[in-house]
Amino acid sequence: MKAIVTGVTGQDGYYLSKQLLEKGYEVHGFLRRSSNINTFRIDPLISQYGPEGKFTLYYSDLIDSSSITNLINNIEPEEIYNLAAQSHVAVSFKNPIYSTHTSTVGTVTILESIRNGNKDIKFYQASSSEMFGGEKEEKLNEESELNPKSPYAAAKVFCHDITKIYREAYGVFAVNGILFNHESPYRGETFVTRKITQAVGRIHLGLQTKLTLGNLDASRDWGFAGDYTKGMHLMMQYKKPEDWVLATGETHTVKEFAEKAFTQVGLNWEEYVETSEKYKRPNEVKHLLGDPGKAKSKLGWTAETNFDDLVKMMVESDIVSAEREKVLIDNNLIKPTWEYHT
Ligand code: NAP
Ligand code: G4F
Repeated sequence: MKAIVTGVTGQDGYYLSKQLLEKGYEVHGFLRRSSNINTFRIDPLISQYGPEGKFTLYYSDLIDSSSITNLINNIEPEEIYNLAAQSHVAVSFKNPIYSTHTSTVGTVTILESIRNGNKDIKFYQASSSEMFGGEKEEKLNEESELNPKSPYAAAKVFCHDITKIYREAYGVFAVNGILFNHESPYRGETFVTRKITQAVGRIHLGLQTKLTLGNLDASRDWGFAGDYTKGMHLMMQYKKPEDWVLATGETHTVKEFAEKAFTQVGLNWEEYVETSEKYKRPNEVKHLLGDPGKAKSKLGWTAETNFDDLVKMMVESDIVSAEREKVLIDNNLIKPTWEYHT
């Protein structure tokens, strides 16, 4: 089997590629050019599978439609997983045109390439629970109303709808995975969970003194990314293309996440966490809680990693990272600049 994975350098790109390679797939990853080499997550996969020709990378920005189409025609994959996006909700308020453009143009370009080329190629779209807008505490499923609250979410709604349109109008095997928040030690450092666990690691080792966050009362249904990428593959093997919610069915506030993460190293979160307007959004999604019932009954999928284990896994990994940073700082090889990156 041959699969294309867009957004291969991201968190989900890493877990999905690893799982597909372990199943014997040939994986063709699309990445965008960056002035720094941006393959740090997938470097172990490149060294293990690259020399055998099982894992190949190509430059392809989402807005470069012709490169996407040419690559699909040349590679002739059986499956395409469209994971690439400007995926940070707060950034989408600051760069709304870029965020909208990348998600939407990339998605419709791939769908058009399938429609005009090999219509048997299966397509996975990375839809998001952010599309629901989560105003109140209720369990959200595949039938729940979409009420986007950010440029990011509005662009994802377009992608979600166009995926359904190509399924219904042209018979493309086009699947929407409506995934609730999923995290891991490979999570981008400016998403709230990783921002917290990285700070915990650094505070534990005396490299940082405080952590500044935005809205502590927002709640999210947080699972482990490696469980969710397994779900993406299962959806693509189901007998017909549908929309699927993946979630844990549990929700926790940002405050609860911070409390659990600091407790892990024996610290009281309230002594280190402060809040700033800087990290609050013009429009907030207050609550997200998913109902994964359909995926459980039809795909046999469940989120195997619970909230406590997820927090523990992320804190333990960030303690190891902080230990490495400490050696570099103690030897004057790097200067701590993390307060500028959040
Ligand atoms: P991520 O870590 O931010 O990865 C996004 C990927 O997209 C990266 O490889 C990034 O490249 C790439 N990308 C960004 N702009 C691009 C462009 N213009 N052209 C080509 N590639 C571009 O996100 P993730 O957490 O893995 O999420 C994967 C997908 O699922 C995203 O579409 C996200 O919106 C969606 N999603 C995520 C969650 C979640 O909780 N993680 C939940 C629901 C849906 P660089 O590495 O160069 O930045
Ligand atoms: O970690 P976040 O930035 O994730 P958010 O906005 O829920 O989006 C993530 O999940 C979506 C699925 O629902 C994906 F589609 C999307 O691509 C992304 O992966 O923020 C989570 C919550 C928000 O309510 C935010 O306001 O944490 C709150 N928060 C509080 N302080 C903060 C901070 N978020 C960030 N990033 N940084 C803070 O300092």
